[in-house]
Amino acid sequence: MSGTVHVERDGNVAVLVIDNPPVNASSADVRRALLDAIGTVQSDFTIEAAVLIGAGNTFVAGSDIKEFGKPIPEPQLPVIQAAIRDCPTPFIAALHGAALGGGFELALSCDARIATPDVIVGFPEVSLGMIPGAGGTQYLPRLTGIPAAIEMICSCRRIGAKEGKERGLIDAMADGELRATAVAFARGWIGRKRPLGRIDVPPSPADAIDKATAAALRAGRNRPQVSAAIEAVQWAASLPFDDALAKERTVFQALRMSTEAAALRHLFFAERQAPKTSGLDGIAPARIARAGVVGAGTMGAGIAMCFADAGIPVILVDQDEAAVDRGMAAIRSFYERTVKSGRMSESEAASRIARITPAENLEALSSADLVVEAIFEDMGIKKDLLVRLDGLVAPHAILASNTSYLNLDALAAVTGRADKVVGLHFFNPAQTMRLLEVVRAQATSAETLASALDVAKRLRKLAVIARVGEGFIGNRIYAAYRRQCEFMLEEGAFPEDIDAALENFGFAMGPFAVADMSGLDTAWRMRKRLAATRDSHERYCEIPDRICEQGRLGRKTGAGWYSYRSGERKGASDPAVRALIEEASALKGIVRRAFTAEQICRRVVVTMVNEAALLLAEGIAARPSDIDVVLVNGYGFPKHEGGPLFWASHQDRATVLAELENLAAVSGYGFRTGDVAGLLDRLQDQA
Ligand code: T1G
Repeated sequence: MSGTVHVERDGNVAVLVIDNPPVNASSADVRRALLDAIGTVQSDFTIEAAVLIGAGNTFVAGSDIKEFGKPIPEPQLPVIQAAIRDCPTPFIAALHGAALGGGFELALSCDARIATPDVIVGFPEVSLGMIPGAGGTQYLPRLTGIPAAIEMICSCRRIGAKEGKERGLIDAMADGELRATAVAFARGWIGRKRPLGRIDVPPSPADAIDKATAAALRAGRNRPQVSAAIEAVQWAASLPFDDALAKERTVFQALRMSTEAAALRHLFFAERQAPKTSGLDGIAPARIARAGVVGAGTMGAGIAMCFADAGIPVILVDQDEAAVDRGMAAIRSFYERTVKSGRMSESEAASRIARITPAENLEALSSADLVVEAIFEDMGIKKDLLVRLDGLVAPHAILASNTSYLNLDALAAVTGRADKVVGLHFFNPAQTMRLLEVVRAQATSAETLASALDVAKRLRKLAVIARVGEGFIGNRIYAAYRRQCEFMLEEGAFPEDIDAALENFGFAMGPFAVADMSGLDTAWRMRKRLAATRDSHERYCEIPDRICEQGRLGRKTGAGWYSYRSGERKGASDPAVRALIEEASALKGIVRRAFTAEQICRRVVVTMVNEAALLLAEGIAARPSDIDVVLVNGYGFPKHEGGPLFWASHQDRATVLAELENLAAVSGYGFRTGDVAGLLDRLQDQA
């Protein structure tokens, strides 16, 4: 990333315009140009004040993240900040758009800050495996006190103008044009300097600091950068400013070189790459002004809320009044809970609910630009619905399916608008899960795909493009690693061993606890559907079927892989399940053996890597990083590990290939080995 700084004059005020599209990241070029510009201000006595402002629609959105995996070119940001502090001319930071991380630290090293109402400020560093490295942990507590600084830095929360002003992060609001207002504001600072480093940290009661610390560690899952940030913020009250700055920088430099920071950077860029695909340049997406959702069950209601949250009116249809009423009741109770938690105002909740129109007949969808079907996962029923929709929605309307594994080409083929059929695979709960698999069928047109991606952006979803295949990207990999987890049950492990190992590895929840939460019947129905075509030579684990045949369908039946006391979310290990598993091993003549947690985790992740290699070879996923984005955002793969492929690229190659060979051997007939060696080469080249 290159960039520069334009020095412009407005009478006795210099305006330093930082220009590095698209987000004015403070790259090495920008820093060099800034240092020169500050030199100009310092040496020109006709300049009595200076304003820092960003070109385009944002201030500096942070340091250049691309610089962090290697030695940072000089001059580094602290040098720029020292030049501002040591220059007798007052510096005013004029903020609009985003002032994040190093961008906000640059602003805090100025004497005052003026901002537009749309501004967001904050510190994303902890979410990138680091801590602020240019004074953030020292400046912020001097304005907010230590407890608030711990909360803001560890949560990476983006702070709006109103709160920013209330907390003293922003000194003035620019109601008019920012530049002109900032220049006028700067004239009020002529002859004054106010380096924040000279301000004392306001005292805070120890219990408030302890409370903020405990909350931050809990929310941050005790990640190393969280504890480091908490410690650094407290130096603001215990050490001289310059000493604390130097210590903060040392910790920042160490953390940025960690594998965890590299993993989180990988995901930062991977999430931005995922919605990109060739062949869409110059293709204008269709404007979706009105949406429709068919099926008012959990998924349908959640999807309707996504549209309402994005400000798009939506019609929620189900075949009978009771079903629609249940859907609307679920929607109302979700918003009530959100209001109760203080995350939304009552009026905002009311306006979102008002955007959702319940209906019992499909004809209500005749004016929709996009209709998403979220009905029962059955090919026949879905085909009937699509034929009916095709006959009654507007000719330009797009038909989308929320199927999580059915063949979209077959669904599209029953309509007269296969080019306007696309998959929008939401994840449960749809209104909160960011991930969205956008499935491109063979006939899906470029315009339909562009429109689906535009809708994903408006719904603030993380779109990943997939091609048609059983289970697309996420469910395909999930099915493969679930199969290995079931094989490990036969070979000697128990559900609680596997779940504990994967949760310690960092998964939000182990596969058996997840299965109990979502219900065992869906997968059981799918196994029964596939039974007719399953190759009898293939290794097949009957244990899940045995569990279901006993009516153990998960939490909703009080028992599944675990047993649940009423109202309890966490299940207890059940001797009946253990006995059933041991019996299954005996029936197959398998001598059970012990598994270490590491063996369990590596077998699971190597399975994912293998399935990923197959997916990429089949063209179902476009790039390896897309698979990391799906597993991290949809299947609880630990973010700090970067995803299964990032993990694999940081393992010993020979070990991974040997583990794959072993996996093929224990899985037996029917196991498909992907070109993992080729994939590891590709990942190496990209690293
Ligand atoms: N460095 C490098 N590239 C960046 C970048 C950054 N900081 N921020 C964005 N980009 C690229 C991004 O990859 C994409 O590229 C394009 O800009 C548009 O981004 C010392 C250590 C500002 C809210 O973490 O949160 O400072 O895909 O699609 O939706 O203490 O970008 O087009 O090729 O996200 O309008 C702290 C990260 C760094 C801010 C705009 N700063 N950026 O959102 O655009 S650490 C951040 C954002 C630091 C100091 C430390 C968002 C945004 P491409 P986009 P957007």
